[in-house]
Amino acid sequence: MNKHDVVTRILGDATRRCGPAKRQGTGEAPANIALCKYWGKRDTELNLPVTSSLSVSLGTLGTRTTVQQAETTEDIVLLNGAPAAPDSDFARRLNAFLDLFREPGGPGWRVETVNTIPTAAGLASSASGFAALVLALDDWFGWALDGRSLSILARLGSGSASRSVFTGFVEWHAGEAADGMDSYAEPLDLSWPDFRIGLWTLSAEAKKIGSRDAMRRTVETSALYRAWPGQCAEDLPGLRSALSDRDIERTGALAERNALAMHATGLGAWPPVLFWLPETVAALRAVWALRDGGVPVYATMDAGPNVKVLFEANREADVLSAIPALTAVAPFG
Ligand code: 2P0
Repeated sequence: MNKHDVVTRILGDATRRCGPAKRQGTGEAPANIALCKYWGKRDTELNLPVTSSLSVSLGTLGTRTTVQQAETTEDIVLLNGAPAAPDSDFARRLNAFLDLFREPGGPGWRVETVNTIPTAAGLASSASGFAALVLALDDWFGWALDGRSLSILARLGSGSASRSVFTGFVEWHAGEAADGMDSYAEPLDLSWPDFRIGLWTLSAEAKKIGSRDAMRRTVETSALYRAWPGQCAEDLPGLRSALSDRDIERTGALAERNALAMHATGLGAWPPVLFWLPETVAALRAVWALRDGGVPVYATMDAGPNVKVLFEANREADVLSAIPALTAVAPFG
């Protein structure tokens, strides 16, 4: 089973050949931060994960994408207003994804992508990027797909994009099927208006190793990875329950432990996978000191050196005064 087969299963051959329903399509999707991480694939072609994961979408921070026919035979890709070099990783990955939705030999497409996440925030844009692109294609072609199908299509671009199709708290079910038709995300039916996530940018430098390679290397070489599925099996139900109780202490503790466990699996890989900088350790210690001082504040980290901080609105002033560099995001507006 390859990506093309999955697209055909969802859209059928005929639908794809129908062509666009209007002049252009637009899609908007939020970035997301996982509280229980996606770390490791059981199928690298279809981005099928080893474990389920759970994230929170970042409200208005994300990606807005427009697609339309180009006046050239080549694709035109614009990222934040500037043309992307056709041989850049970004343009290649995008073109390969677009090829899933068109016949060879047709006119080029023009894709305009704007990230509303500050570029320096060090947040991966592939999640909101592929989710926004799938939503833009759905709009352009008039497919009117349901959330499950949109999530599956977005996953084919990037695993975490399956979660960025939705707002609020979102769970991506790992699924078991070889074709991945049971591996899709769904929003949790709960709102937590006081939940806050602070983005703490410590370095905007490009990472030495991307998450895709880091994940693969960890799965293949780290004995500690064997403990990861069990960690998630324990953390996920705990998180669901802590979120439905809107309990910041349980939510934060589980999210922080899950993130640290994910990073620990990388240390057991060879060559080792370590995303942290000295500043990352200092930031973690600052969060712990604040917590020791009575403020319920917790950390999570992704495939990079930056730290994200979890807390509630009533402690926002305390957290911002201790960590002035933080950008606080209210995922529920
Ligand atoms: C997550 N990360 O759950 C985890 C935590 C990084 C650390 O999802 O290969 O860019 O495109 O499926 O989605 C980053 O991985 O990887 C990621 P691909 P993706 O947010």
